[in-house]
Amino acid sequence: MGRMMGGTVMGGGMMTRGEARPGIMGMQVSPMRVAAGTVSFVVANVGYITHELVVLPLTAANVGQRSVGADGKVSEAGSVGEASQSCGSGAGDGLRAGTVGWVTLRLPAGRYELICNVPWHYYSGMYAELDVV
Ligand SMILES: [Cu+2]
Repeated sequence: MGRMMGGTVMGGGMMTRGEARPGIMGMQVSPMRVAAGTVSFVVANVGYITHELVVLPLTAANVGQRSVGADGKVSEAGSVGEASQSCGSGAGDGLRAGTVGWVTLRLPAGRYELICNVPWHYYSGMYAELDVV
């Protein structure tokens, strides 16, 4: 299986989403469908504040349905990886504005939800679906 490259662009206050939610933040994934196997994520934070990317299996019917706690975060139970290091690979303390992070994961086929779990960012619309086939 070849290596598939997934790119994610995230930002606050730059992208609008056609939703009733406070759509002040967003996340764009391209391509939205990749082959199962080794998947590399390259995540660009084009916003003005720190973000992160966490990869979770999608268990609900659609993205955006996780319950947000009082701390503004959602559970990361079942996380299969994250890109949250500025100019680096894997987990860190966040992707600072204007930086890129990356992570390479082995993903079996399934539906995944890519989220930003900085407090209240998920609530504000920072999630997107990635389908692995
Ligand atoms: Cu964010």
